[in-house]
Formats: sequence, C-alpha cells, structure tokens
Amino acid sequence: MLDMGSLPLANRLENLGSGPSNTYPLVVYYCHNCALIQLADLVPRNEMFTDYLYLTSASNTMVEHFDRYAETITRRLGLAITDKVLDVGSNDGTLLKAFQRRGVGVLGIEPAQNVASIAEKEGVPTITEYFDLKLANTLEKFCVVTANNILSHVGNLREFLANVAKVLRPDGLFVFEVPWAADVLRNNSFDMIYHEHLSYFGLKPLVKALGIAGMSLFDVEYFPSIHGGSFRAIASPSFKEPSPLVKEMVAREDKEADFWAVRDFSGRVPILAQRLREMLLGLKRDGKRIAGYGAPAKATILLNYCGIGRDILDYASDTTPLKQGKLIPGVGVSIVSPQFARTKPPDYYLLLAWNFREEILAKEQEFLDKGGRFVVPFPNPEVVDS
Ligand code: DWN
Repeated sequence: MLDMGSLPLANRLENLGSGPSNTYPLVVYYCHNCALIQLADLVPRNEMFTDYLYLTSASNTMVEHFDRYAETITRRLGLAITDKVLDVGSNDGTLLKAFQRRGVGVLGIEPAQNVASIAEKEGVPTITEYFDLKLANTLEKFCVVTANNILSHVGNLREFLANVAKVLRPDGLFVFEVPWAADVLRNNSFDMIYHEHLSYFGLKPLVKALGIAGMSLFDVEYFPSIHGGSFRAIASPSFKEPSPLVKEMVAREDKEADFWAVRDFSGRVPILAQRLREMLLGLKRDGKRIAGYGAPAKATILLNYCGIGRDILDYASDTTPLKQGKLIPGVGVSIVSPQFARTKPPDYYLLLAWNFREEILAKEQEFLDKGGRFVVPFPNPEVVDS
C-alpha cells in the first residue's frame, strides 16, 4: 500500500560522533481478508526494545490518562487488595503505580532493562523479560491483564494472545489500548508508521485474533486525544455480547479503514510530506529560526521521510533526560533540554509531539505571547498561534 523507503529505527537515537544509523525497509501492507494493516519486514526485537528511551511519565497527559484508567478498571471490577493486575509492557510503571495507589496488587513485565529498573526503584515489581510462553508458564492467573501501546509492537500476535489467555483467570479480563487505525488514516499521521509498530489495528482484525485465542472482545472506550485517537478494548475468556460501540466502530471501519481508505491515505502521504518541507523552507528563506518541540520516536520518521534536517531545525527539545544530548537518527538533529531551548527560543517550533498539542500549547503560552508560533504537521501542515 505504501513504501516509505529504508529508514532508521525510530527510538535508536544516535550518540555524537557515532556513524550513520542502519536503515530498514518500511513498507505497509493491507490484508483483504481481515483488514489488518501491517508491516511485512520484521526487525529483530532486540534491535528495538533492549535499551528503550520512551517513558510513559514523560507527559502529564499520559500520567493523568493512566490514573483515570486505573480508577475506571478498579471501580468496574471492584478490585481489592487481594487482587493482582499484570501489565505487559509496563514501561516505567506509570499505570501500575496508579493501581497501587488504589491498594491493588501489581506485577509488570518490561523487557527493557533501563526502563524496568526505573519502575523497580519506585516500588513496582517488574520482570525484565519478553512475555513469551516460557514466562507465561511460570506465572499465576490474574483477574486483570493489561497491555497498552504494546499489541502493535508484538511480532507474533497469535502467540502473544494465547499467552494472555494462559495467565487470565476464567472470570478475568484482558484490557488493552492501541491507536485506532482509522484515526491514523484520517489524521494523515504517517509518522506513526515505524518499525516498532508492526500492526495498525482496527477492532475488526482484533475481534478475529482474540477469537482465535478463545477470547471475545465485548467492550470498548474511545479516546480521541490519546496518541492521535486510541481505543481501550476489553476481552473475556468467556463469550460476552459486543457492546453497541464495538458494533458501531466495526461498522465505521468498513468505510474509514478499508482498502480504499488505506489507498487514499497512501496517495496523500508524499504530497503532505512535500508540503510540510516547503512550508519550513519558506520560513527559513524569510530568515526565521525553527526548532523541533519534543523528540518522539515518530519524529525520526517525519524528519527522515520529509527530508527535514539540521539545515532546517536548530535542535529538538525534549523533557526526557534519557534523550537529551543524543541525535535524532538519520538527520543528525541534536536533542536538548527544555531549559536550554528557553535560552535559545526559535521563531517557530515544529510540533513533533503533535499528540500533546493541548498540553504543550498551554505550557508555552509565554512563547506564543511573545510572537512565537507552532507549525502543526497533521492532518495538514499549518501555523498556529494558540
Ligand atoms: O507506541 C509508542 C508510543 C506509546 O510511545 C512507542 N512505540 C514509542 C512512543 O512513541 P513516541 O515517542 O512517539 O511517543 P510520545 O508519547 O508521542 O512521545 C512524546 C515525546 O515528547 C516524549 O519524548 C516526551 C516529549 N515531550 C516533551 O518534550 N515536552 C512531551 C511533552 C508533553 C512535552 O511537553
């Protein structure tokens, strides 16, 4: 459907003086049978998830979102101190800490040692391994298993879901969040396509995949402002009638995430990339200084695919200490701290962390009041002043 060429790994930030990054093919395919959108070229997981630089707690939006998440599930299931939640891909433990604050037992699984140790230091018991069958066979049964922004990253979806079913109590629930493919297409957010994200899900292929694992997807909640539009689905080992919203979203996917929608999206991507690059080059010609706001994984794809490098961006600022002092791979844009950025503010920020537009524009009101502006890349590149 879409060939984005050979691009660097999104989170494999470069160190100063390190040679050029390896690149890997990034080609998107559509399955006419189950409507799954996915990559066909699998990068070895240890290349991507060993030393991981993304922290859930890097934004207030996600910390607050996961606090509400824990509240909703705790209330819905009446979880008590005797209950235990297993979070697969628990990162720095942000969600599990929210369950702990509500007196619920927790266990995390996070293969990236550097991130898992942050969670452990903060009192979140975390197993530093991949959630494979060998590990699943050693675990107890849980009343709740969660997996957020993880299903897209899984190399073998069938095996992963079979492992979830193996560690779930018969009355347990599997709760997971993923970006909604229909929103990626609608929002033109082609920077969400990168090697870590093997699959781009609608509910349709997930209903099928969970069915194969003996689980039924029966409820869903939709979050339009999380990662550009995400849904939180709930599945059970016993059959439950799908909710009206599940049926409605599946019906919408027939129009908004079908072959034609993917084809039209694929046609728009190179046009939008060109438009963004030309907009920035125009600002440079006018003598404007531009910098990136945030250095999310998706910035690696946006900047490399659009050909936006150090000739256009002075730097990119990011709140994540693990990223500061490194370079965005393939384009060599240096990542600095927000403190440094405030000493050298640009005229324009390219909002690379566009999924946190509300939080960031509120935080940068002073910059805007002084005449600073943001270039927002999606759904169509535009300059905003508030
Ligand atoms: O799927 C994935 C999602 C969940 O997270 C992973 N594959 C990797 C990662 O993707 P991402 O890096 O694109 O995620 P975010 O959450 O969009 O990253 C935002 C970045 O922006 C972080 O590095 C923190 C930074 N940031 C900032 O510098 N100032 C964020 C905010 C809100 C800010 O004010």
